[in-house]
Amino acid sequence: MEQVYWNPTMETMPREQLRALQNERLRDVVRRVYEHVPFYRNKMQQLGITPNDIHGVEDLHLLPFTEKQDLRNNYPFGLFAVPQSEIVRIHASSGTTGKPSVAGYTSGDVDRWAELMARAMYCANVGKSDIVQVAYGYGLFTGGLGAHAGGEAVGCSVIPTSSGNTKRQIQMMKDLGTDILACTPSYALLIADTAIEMGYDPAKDFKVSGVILGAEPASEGMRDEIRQKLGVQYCDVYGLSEVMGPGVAMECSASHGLHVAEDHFYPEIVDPDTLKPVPDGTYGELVFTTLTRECCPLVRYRTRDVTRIINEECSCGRTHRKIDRIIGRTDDMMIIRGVNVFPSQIESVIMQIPQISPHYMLYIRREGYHDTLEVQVELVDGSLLDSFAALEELTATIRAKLR
Ligand code: DLL
Repeated sequence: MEQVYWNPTMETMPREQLRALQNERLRDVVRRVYEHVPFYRNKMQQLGITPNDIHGVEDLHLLPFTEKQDLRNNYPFGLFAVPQSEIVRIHASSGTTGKPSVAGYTSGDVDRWAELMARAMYCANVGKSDIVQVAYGYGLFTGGLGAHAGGEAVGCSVIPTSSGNTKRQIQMMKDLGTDILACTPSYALLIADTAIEMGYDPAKDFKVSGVILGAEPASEGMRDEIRQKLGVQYCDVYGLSEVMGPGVAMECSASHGLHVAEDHFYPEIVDPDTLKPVPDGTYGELVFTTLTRECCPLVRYRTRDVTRIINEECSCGRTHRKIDRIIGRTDDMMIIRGVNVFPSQIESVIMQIPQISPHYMLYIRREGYHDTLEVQVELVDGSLLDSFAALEELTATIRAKLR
């Protein structure tokens, strides 16, 4: 099949030219954060550097890292580089405790995001005449609106089903003739399994030919099962709300690995213990410097995701470097059905309930590819065990608070 690009100039730019563009954009972003974000100015002053010391990506090592905790310490808007009047959208994702990390977007940020998701759609061979069903959640989570904007930019017919109501999703897929399904891998499998239960053979009875899946890890086995049950081409899309949302990196149909949109995000892989860069091909923690974000520029943001750079020419013709599938995290974040969950969030809820002690166990179980999380807690006063009604009431309270 002939390869098509959404933005051929950028996606196939010769590497030397791309490096020059990255250097120019890096100088600009460093100057912007220095001038507009006190957090970065203070950090740089402590390190004795100014924007004049940063000439290009070879100087990145001079700059400080940014951590999720820094976002939390500056909650909600402390790392924003533009006045509120410039912000047209706010998203949020779960933080390590009760407070989420908040990301703002200028209209330029929203436009660039739509472009990057349109590139992702083209990577998956999606075109104007395709019907795209977006079954990522719409709302504070970036999946729904991100995929939606990309589909509309391409000119597809987008069906914003959002997540949930699986039987209705399946009916839409069948009746409207969905070509492309965008959702989390675990939800794609649930859709496939539910359709099978309803008596369909999705690979034969549905028109769907491709999936754009992300927001959580999927093993090779899971990817195969999705390919086979739905009869589709699989495209992995990666992103995180702090850095933009889906579309930071995307898998092309040519070969293994996800192209990072390197004209907008500069990737580094570092050893999580020493924080020193590791050679290409070695697994480590993925770190991003945003090169074009206006509202929330981030310098050397530690994603905590573990992957490696695949430094090989890709037969699709895109010149942007690829990362491998995400294989894990360097912190304790769990992703349960696409939702990021930190044990510390659960702990902060448990601590508020006087009848239970702060000791708890978390059990993640996987039935098929469907994750469930069980929280086991200890009673402070064992006599509660004598009253079934009191125990039921406490369980209901804990469940409601956790939810
Ligand atoms: O999950 C953005 C997104 C939406 C990406 C839809 C792809 C599709 P957050 O909620 O901030 O943003 O969660 C980001 O999810 O640091 C990874 O740990 C994980 N993640 C995202 N995409 C992938 C992927 C969205 N393709 C966190 N493979 C990230 C594995 C992924 N893990």
